[in-house]
Amino acid sequence: MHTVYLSLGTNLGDKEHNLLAAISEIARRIGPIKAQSAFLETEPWGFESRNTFLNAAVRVETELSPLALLHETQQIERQLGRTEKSVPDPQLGKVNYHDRIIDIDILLYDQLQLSTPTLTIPHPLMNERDFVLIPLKQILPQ
Ligand code: PH2
Ligand code: MG
Ligand code: MG
Repeated sequence: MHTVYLSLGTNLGDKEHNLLAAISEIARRIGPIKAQSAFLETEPWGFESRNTFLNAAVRVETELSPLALLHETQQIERQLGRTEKSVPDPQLGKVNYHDRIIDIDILLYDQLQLSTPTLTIPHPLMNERDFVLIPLKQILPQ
């Protein structure tokens, strides 16, 4: 069994419903939810939008490998209706973020450190983001 921390965010539609639907799919496809943060309303970080976010974090136990876990989180994003993915803009040298129904990011996987073209663990930007750190601190063991 592996212990995984996931970050969830949404800034479109019924945001509370989107988080609840994502958490229920995580429990069904990835593994049991061991801890769940409060839902936190946050301002868009790194891009401009009129739509505020609802963010949360969960701790999950899973048998999945890191890449299988990534595959499942992306399947859930698509299942809940996500279309656009944020993509790096090589000319601007930054990521172009979009409004989204749901985003599920892998923060931590046991003590693993992993760096591949498709997946980096721990999440490389997590320490810069209060919308990740505040919910995460609520569910980390002391
Ligand atoms: N996600 C981003 C970029 N900016 N800002 C907030 N407040 N919440 C997010 O979840 C978020 C963001 C990239 O995934
Ligand atoms: Mg993200
Ligand atoms: Mg993401």
